[in-house]
Amino acid sequence: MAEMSESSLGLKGRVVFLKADGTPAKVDGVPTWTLDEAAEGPVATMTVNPEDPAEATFTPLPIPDSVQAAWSAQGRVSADADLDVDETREVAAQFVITVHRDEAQTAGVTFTEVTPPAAA
Ligand SMILES: [Ca+2]
Repeated sequence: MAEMSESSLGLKGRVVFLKADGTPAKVDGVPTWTLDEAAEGPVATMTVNPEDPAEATFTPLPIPDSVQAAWSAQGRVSADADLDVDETREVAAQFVITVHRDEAQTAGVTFTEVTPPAAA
């Protein structure tokens, strides 16, 4: 699951991987963030915090004229849930960033799917 909060730079996302009982789970290595483009182009820039790779900041980009009221892009954050360095078991969450023309500084991010780590 993930918690989102707004900042003056844009929208900040923080991912927290949970065990089946709802408590925070450790992951192997650092999470990997990706952000797709909309059909019309990139919706926002994404900056992963180098000191805390579980945190990324999204800054909305100007909306082109071809877009009507709002546009969206899908993103994904994943990590290796297997603490053994020799094995990999991916756990991932998807999210959607929507930037509205009239309020481009207040992008909304909704995490639409969360895949919990498989039981050990
Ligand atoms: Ca591993």
